[in-house]
Amino acid sequence: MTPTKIPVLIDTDADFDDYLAILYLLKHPRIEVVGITVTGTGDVHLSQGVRNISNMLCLTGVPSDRNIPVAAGSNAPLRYSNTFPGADRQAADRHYGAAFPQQNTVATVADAQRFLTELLLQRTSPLTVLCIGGGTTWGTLLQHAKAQPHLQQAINQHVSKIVMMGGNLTAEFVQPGAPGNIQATMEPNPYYSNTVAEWNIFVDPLGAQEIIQSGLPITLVALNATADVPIDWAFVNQLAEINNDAARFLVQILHSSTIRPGIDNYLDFWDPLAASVIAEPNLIQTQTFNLRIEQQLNEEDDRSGMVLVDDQHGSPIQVALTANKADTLSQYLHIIAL
Ligand SMILES: [Ca+2]
Repeated sequence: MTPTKIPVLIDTDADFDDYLAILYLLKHPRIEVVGITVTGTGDVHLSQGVRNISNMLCLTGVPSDRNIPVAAGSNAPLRYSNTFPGADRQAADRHYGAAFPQQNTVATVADAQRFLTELLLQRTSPLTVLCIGGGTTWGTLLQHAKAQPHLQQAINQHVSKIVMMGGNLTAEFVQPGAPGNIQATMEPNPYYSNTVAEWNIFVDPLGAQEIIQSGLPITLVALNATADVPIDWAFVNQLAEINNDAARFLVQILHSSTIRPGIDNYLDFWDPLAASVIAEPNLIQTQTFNLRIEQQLNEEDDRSGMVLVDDQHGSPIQVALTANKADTLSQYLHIIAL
């Protein structure tokens, strides 16, 4: 008997590690990707991101994958206008110079909110949601649902879990703490003062808060856990030994001038760790905290987007604090080679 597949809806900002995450899920025999929404408020710009993710669907060698819907999300966050550095966004738009084997025009659907609403209203069985591009798409949907009881009911009934790559708990709340990752990305000229937030939350603090307070079961794959799985050359070299289109594409990305300097340096297995725990929850160790997201912007000492433990006003969220590097990477390589 074939085990039941886990249906997954992905929201992505088409950064380099989103490709690692999504190709893994597409190849995983126990996962069914039912749709992909692209957000334009993270790394990639919206229109190019939709094209890139649609073209990526040609890399698995499975013809039906090309028909997985890819829907365009927002061009603006729900709060503020914090953005990734321009050079990073251009590199994401250019898919890091890696080549798609062909263009795929059949996947694209116009509007992520309409796509998600229709899909959820028609759904009869549970879904897992993977947020690897910040909270704008699902934060917007959850805001809409407040005025649409049928949509709210469909979300409560059919979203069994949200796995979100994002956030960090600083040493103020847990030992060892994880600092934010805004500054490291912006060197040598940081124009944000924020040292405490993680990018996916920082780009839309309200979007993330809408998700956190939704009452749905949420696992936050935080920097505390992803720091345990740095991307090193041993991993990239093992990936390069795999002889298929997906692995070759990922190796091209990892060898690109934008990404290469970060290997064995500052790059971690961010989004692919979040993708991996959907089918393999034992790769991480979690603890539940009552969380809320700092909403206040302060240009001189900014803490907007910081994950706060707040037993009075927070919502109970499972936070990944540690991860098993060896098992995560070996499992990943096994699936990508399929
Ligand atoms: Ca991402």
